[in-house]
Amino acid sequence: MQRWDIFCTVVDNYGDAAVTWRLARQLTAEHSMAIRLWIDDLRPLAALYPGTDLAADRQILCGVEVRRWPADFPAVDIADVVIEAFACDIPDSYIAAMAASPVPPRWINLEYLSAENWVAGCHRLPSPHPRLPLIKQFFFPGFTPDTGGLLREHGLIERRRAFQTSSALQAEFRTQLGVTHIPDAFTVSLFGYENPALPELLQAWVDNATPICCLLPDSRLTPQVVAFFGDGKPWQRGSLTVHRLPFLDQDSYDKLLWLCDMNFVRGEDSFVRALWAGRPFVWHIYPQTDDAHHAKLDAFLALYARDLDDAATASLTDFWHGWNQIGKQTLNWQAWQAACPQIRQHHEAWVNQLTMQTDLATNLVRNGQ
Ligand code: TRH
Repeated sequence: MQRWDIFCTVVDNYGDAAVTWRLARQLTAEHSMAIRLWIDDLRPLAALYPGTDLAADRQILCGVEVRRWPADFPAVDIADVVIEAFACDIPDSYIAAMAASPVPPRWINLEYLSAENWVAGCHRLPSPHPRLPLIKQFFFPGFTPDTGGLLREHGLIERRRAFQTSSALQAEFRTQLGVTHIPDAFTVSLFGYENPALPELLQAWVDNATPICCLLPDSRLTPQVVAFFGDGKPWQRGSLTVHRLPFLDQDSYDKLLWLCDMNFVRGEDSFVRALWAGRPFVWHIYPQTDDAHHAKLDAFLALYARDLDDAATASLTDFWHGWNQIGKQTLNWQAWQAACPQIRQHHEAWVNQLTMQTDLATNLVRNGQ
């Protein structure tokens, strides 16, 4: 059985843990790899997978050996494949052991996801170590066959479709969440970073001609929603009803996305899950200080909207820009809502194409064969 070590440092939020944990689980379940996930902060993992024991230095979760990554790194056997996620610095002692090995492991730097054009040119490029006889390879996730692809578990789309065509499964999930079904309501999930555009959006929903049901798992947006409504319950005003939810485990979060007519997501992993959910979505991209995220957002929009007509593309781009505070900083909910049926059709077709491509975990495995 091939042994893989995945190294993850938690920079902030959930994304680092979310991506490496998802990858670790998939490599174990679908490719029978022996995975050790080294992570320096177990708290985000415990939120994503509540079975996590915060006190354990070593535990087996879903067949993955999860190890706390301590500052003083222990002497361990090195693996056959080593993944450093998002350019984290793996321990010097581990690198020295790799260099001393008669057969050095395959060493991969798994990068952040981007739709920018340069990605394909950099995917799989080698980076020789400046001193040691080791070569690290860059591995870029992406949306085209000349990149590393996207994380997508086997059977995911089939499970999603089964859920979306079964009112019984949806009702069961609503009961689990404690959410009452509002017939004819347009249902949205809302996850994101603090956002100055939120009060305007909430007000547009209050004033909407038809009911809006907003499902709000805990996030940095929650205090803003509290400020909008005040602390009293219920959160109902005009056409808008908001259900406050706890932060869900990662698998339940998928179901939340599948349940909704549209989803607000952020970062990297929830963004990809919103694609697979098959419903229109709005992406709050992870903000970078030099505004490098603007080009990243527009690169995705260019790819995603390539076959969408001009009017729908304009509504999509305007709304995404408004939500991300790019250029003119207002949100035209009406225009977005009017374009939504068309965007939904387009989204489904676009995502169907995307599922034809090989997923990231499989590409990582095949890359070494
Ligand atoms: O938490 P994030 O903002 O993570 C970010 C990004 O990855 C960013 O690119 C990176 O630079 C930064 O971290 C360090 O957003 P992301 O990537 O969507 O991760 C959130 C995860 O949380 C995702 O797996 C979905 C999951 N989730 C749940 O499991 N339950 C929930 O209730 C919610 C709202 C999310």
